[in-house]
Amino acid sequence: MTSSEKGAVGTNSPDRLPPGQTLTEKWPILTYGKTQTIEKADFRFQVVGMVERELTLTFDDLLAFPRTILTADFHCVTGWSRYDNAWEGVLVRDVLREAGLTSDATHAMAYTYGNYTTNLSLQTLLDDDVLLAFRHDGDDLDPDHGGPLRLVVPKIYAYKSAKWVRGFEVLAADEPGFWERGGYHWTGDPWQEQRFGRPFFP
Ligand SMILES: Nc1nc2c(c(=O)[nH]1)N[C@H]1C(S)=C(S)[C@@H](COP(=O)(O)O)O[C@H]1N2
Ligand SMILES: [Mo]
Repeated sequence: MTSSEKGAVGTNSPDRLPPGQTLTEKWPILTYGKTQTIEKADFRFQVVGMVERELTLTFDDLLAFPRTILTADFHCVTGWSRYDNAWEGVLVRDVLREAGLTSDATHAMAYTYGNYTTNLSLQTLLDDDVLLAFRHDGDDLDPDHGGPLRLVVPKIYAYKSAKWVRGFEVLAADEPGFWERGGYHWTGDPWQEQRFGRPFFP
């Protein structure tokens, strides 16, 4: 949701806070395991799998894509939400267009530096608010929050917003990532309170 779309909705409106969530002013750090430290010069972003052209991009290659700044709310499945995060990055859809999806591509697994993975449908990933983000509220993304690059998927619980993201494997079927194998929902829509389970077998 962009700031203009939600302009009419007040900060304390129940229409803005998904069910079961509590608002936080701070920005908690939620990492399973250790913060990863990756120099921008060493960073590579790859797209592999069901694509016409596999990509290996440097950080500078990513910066050459059109940049987007958008303001979005952030909802962690453990129950906190943080409003009005200003993210700057490049659209995942632009990077995937460069790779060229094959006709049977339906999902992708996001891989990160570290052992974290998360699965997303291409329908979710190709949305116009899904970013590979490198700045937050005007500052370069801190390593604790996923710098130099993280995925940001505002409409879905934040466990899909993979920190230190290093690429996508484009797939022809949905497969569970790290938390999804642990029982968290394969889709994770906060408005439907999809915390656990998977589509069709909640
Ligand atoms: N690589 C990686 N990405 C991750 C996580 C993680 O443990 N490792 N945690 C996820 C969860 S559960 C949440 S709520 C958000 C938290 O982002 P933050 O630490 O910047 O607030 O990152 C998500 N991305
Ligand atoms: Mo989370």
